[in-house]
Amino acid sequence: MFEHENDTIAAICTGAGGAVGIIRISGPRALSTVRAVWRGRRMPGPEYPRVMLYGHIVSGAGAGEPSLAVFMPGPHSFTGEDVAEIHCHGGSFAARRALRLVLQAGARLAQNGEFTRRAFLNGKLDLTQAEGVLDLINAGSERAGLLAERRLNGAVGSLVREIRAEIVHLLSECESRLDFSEEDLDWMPPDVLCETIGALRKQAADLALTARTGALIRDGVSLVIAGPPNAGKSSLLNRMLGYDRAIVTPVPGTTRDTLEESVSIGGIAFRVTDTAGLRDAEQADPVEAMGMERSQQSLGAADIVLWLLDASAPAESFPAQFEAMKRAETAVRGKFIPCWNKMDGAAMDPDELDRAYPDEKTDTDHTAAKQPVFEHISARTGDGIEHLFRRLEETAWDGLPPAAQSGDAVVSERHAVLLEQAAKHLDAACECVRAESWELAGSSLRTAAELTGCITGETATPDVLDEIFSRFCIGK
Ligand SMILES: Nc1nc2c(ncn2[C@@H]2O[C@H](COP(=O)(O)OP(=O)(O)OP(=O)(O)O)[C@@H](O)[C@H]2O)c(=O)[nH]1
Ligand SMILES: [Mg+2]
Repeated sequence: MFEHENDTIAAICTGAGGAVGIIRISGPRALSTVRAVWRGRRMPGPEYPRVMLYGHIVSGAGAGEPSLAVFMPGPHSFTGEDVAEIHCHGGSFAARRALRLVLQAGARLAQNGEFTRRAFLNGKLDLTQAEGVLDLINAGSERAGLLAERRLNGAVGSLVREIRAEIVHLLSECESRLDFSEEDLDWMPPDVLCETIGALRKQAADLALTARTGALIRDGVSLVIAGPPNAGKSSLLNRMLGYDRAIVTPVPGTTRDTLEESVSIGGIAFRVTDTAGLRDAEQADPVEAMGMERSQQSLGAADIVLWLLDASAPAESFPAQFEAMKRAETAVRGKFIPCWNKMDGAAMDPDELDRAYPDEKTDTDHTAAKQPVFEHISARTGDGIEHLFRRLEETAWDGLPPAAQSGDAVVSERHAVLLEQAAKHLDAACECVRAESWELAGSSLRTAAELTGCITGETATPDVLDEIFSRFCIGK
């Protein structure tokens, strides 16, 4: 792939349909190619850099299609090479015909992402910015678009370059100890060196965490509302949505099938699933039993399970309610939030209800098993819902540091993996510095520098580039 990086490439860079079709040509023969297929009173060339000229495409038969052409001489162009563009009518025919003429004039059809790859190779963008281009194209929401834009503007790249520069500096510190004798240089004491490496390690690890911010904003969170029949699960879904989406009746077993809707809480998209109430299969008819089966599956797949208990039920029902809750919790792989509903009809106050939960101290080791922290709401009156929303938001962020939540610089999965590996090598370097094994410390630091360089592209191998740019479309 990409063997001829000095030839002239062309592609339609606008999507199908639309009012205008743009053919982009990049490479040393961009100007002669556009001049071969296009005529105007003023011809594209260095006299008119970045000026849109009016003319028509030369197609042999007739006057040719009216169109605009522009020439952007390198290095001040997107790819850093000479670039020419022809803007013709949209639709599928005009642009395809113009492209055919351009290819006949000697340009080669560009491969996926080849324009952006050239921009990267010519130093117009670093790799994080090139990936930002792709993320911006794929962004499905305003917030995802904003994150991509920040990456495109170099927010991630500049942070990573700072970390890398510091690693390289430390590397020279270690290596100089191999080359010079103790009297020659004024060295950092090993503990100071270790502290500096530790700080860098933390910076790299914290930056890696921001990948979770990206995933959260891109994919949202799946929240499953579960619990016994009649606990008010469907009522809560309706309350969260602000309209009556699910059927609510006093009959236990009303909801038969899972039901999914989207709710935004604190800027995070929650995909909320209402489920059929869970109870002994013998009590349920065959349809309800199938619904319960689906509820069970949802429990296992959820990021967060909100388990409702009925606070208005007689206290004698609580042990059975707690047992059902504990049983369900074993099937949950995500986070689990227990929640008393129907507080408006409860005979006890919140503290009394929580104390009804059996103390889980084990006799043998006396370590307290984690007591559940209950929410207290009324789906009917709306009491406690704001508090529950804050808890959901916090649970979704799950201890991510505020800097990661700010979204200023959010790394991709690829960056996170490299940063985590770099952090491990920095740890190893620290150990070696402590043992004053300078050669090994140097080798770990060198690996960490390579890994961080792979993020911005300085040390990325051609197959890494192939993998990244193949995800782009043709024309980008
Ligand atoms: N007093 C009171 N009643 C509630 C509250 N939430 C729900 N209910 C009532 O409880 C009954 C059951 O509500 P649903 O929302 O259908 O309960 P569910 O958990 O979805 O029940 P299934 O679908 O059968 O599993 C209805 O009569 C609701 O009006 C609440 O906060 N307070
Ligand atoms: Mg229901």
